[in-house]
Amino acid sequence: MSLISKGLRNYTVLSSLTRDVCSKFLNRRMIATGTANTNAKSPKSTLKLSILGVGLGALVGTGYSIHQLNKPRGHILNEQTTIPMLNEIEIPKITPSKKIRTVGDQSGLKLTLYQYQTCPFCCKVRAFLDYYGISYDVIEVDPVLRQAIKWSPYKKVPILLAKVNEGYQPLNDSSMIISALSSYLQDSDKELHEVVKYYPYITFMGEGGVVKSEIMNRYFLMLDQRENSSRTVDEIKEERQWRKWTDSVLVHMLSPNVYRTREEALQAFSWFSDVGEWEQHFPAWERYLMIYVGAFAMWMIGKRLKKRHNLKDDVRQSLYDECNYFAKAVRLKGTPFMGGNEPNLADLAVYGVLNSIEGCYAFKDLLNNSNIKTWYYSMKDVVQNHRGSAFA
Ligand SMILES: N[C@@H](CCC(=O)N[C@@H](CS)C(=O)NCC(=O)O)C(=O)O
Repeated sequence: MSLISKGLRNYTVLSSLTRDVCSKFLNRRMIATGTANTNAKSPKSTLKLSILGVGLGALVGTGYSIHQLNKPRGHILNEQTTIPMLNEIEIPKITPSKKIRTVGDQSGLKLTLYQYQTCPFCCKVRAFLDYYGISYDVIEVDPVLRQAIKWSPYKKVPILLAKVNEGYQPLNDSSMIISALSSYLQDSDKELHEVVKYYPYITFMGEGGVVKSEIMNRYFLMLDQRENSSRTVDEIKEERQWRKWTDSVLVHMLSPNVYRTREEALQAFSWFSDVGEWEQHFPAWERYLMIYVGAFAMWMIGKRLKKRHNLKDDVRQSLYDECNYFAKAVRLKGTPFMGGNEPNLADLAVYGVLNSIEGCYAFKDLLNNSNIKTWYYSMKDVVQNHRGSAFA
């Protein structure tokens, strides 16, 4: 699901590629036809012309390459920019798909989550908000057209929009959202928009001249010595390490497993449609497009991702191995959670990511073939019952 729109866009690329190949083929035919129609030339002059053409081509090509190589390149396009605050007029009024309200929410936060229901990064954010008993509105974004986030220069979900005194503060990137909110909840002296300044983004030129943005410090909590004193430096580092592992390793196990076969991909998309209530939010043609084209595209992309992230031939085994790796680390602690008797942000991140595939065949297999089940259901219990509201 996370890659649906990418998948659909790849489709466009694929069809334009096909068009490209076709037009090249047609051009070649036209040239061939053209040659046949022109006056016949002697083989000698044709040879001379060809050599001249190749020579000229090589010269121009070399010159162009040298020019490209010597062209000054600005790798970093801007440094350290804070996500700007927006005013009322800049945010389109959209009726929330859902309003999640938790009795006794003391956070004082007014939040709207722009999301795809089964995107692992969005599930991570929801796991955090639900565990801490923070109320929020949900706006389900159409992964194909993404109209609901047109106002945002950041084009991914989740985006969390916080209503603050001065306007609306967007928070981008799941890990940044969680770190910023967690820091804010623990440090009552700072306003949310002040906390956001600790998570600037830089824009740089990535591979192939693609402009990319990176949120800085996203795994770091911004707390002073006083607030941090309840945990050791090692505990804080460990939490950070497992959060990074969730985003850089665990999450890459999902697509190749969920879209392992065409049937599994279709089953996954039907489940996405159910839990994302696509029937309510999108017209039938768009829903069917998302389900059928999405499932087919993701089945194809899943194979590529399997290679890119070095999953085993039996992709399930890679999923089991990674989950067992985490479960073993928890077991060695001798406590129910990585965070001890209460979950920490690492527990919430792993739970959120696995929760995003709960209705898929891969998830059933995972519970039956790995050691993650006990921890997973303990997490589900504390998240659903907002057990963290006491700490918020
Ligand atoms: N690092 C980001 C990754 C977010 C992300 O990749 N989200 C996907 C959906 S799961 C997305 O919006 N992709 C762009 C798209 O769908 O066009 C985070 O942790 O929030």
